[in-house]
Amino acid sequence: MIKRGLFILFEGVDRVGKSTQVQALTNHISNVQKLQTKSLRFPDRTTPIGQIINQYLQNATNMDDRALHLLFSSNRWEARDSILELLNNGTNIVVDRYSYSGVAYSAAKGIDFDWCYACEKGLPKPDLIFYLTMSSEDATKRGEYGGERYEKLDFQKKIKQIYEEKLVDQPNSKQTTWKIINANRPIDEISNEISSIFDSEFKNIQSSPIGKLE
Ligand code: Z5A
Ligand code: MG
Repeated sequence: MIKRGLFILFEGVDRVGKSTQVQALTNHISNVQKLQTKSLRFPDRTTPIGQIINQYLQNATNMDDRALHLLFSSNRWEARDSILELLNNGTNIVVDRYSYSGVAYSAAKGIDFDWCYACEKGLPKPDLIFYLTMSSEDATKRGEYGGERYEKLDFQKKIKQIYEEKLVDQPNSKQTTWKIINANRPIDEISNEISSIFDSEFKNIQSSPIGKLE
């Protein structure tokens, strides 16, 4: 019988190193563990919905904040079937941002938290979430910071507060394991820690059913 794949998610504010660590863990799972794996990212800017989101993020268009929130959510719903197919076929997926980014960024604009979370309910639930965290001041010093719409220090601090007070390890994320990772260290030190967490947990998770966000 094929063992199902794991849904591993990376979350955190801008520039904490999510994409760098997604790449490192994907390499580890395929090259060291020799398991089938694929990386995904949200927003998926390649779909028609993703292209509208991309124009907004690059400051090319303006949009109502709630309309934008629903587009980010739709961009996950349109990926739902392919996510489930990958997991059921035994492919591990390593995902760069998901529902928690959606809620944190929209709630930081002042939109009601529960309203933001409601449209995520029912999506496939991540098995393991690596939450990368460091001071917002240090994150803003990293490469290419400042280009996109949300890359302002005060806003980044609000997003971090919502993650840490309302999302990480909270009841609305029950049955999902959050791992809090200090992101202000050398890249290899972080990826070694993440790989060893994966190695010690993946066999247990494989035997549990795929969950839904609730
Ligand atoms: N958004 C939303 O509002 N609602 C939603 O539902 C979703 C997203 C899903 C696009 O995201 C925007 O969409 C985002 C949230 C919002 N807000 N903004 N702006 P994105 O994921 O496409 O953004 P990105 O362009 O990939 O940037 P990022 O995610 O903020 O960066 P990162 O992936 O965390 O970091 P990185 O690219 O791996 O590293 C950044 C730089 O730091 C780079 O030069 C690295 O070489 C360097 N780096 C990485 N790790 C280290 C360490 N350990 N030490 C030193 N330097 C490092
Ligand atoms: Mg990234």
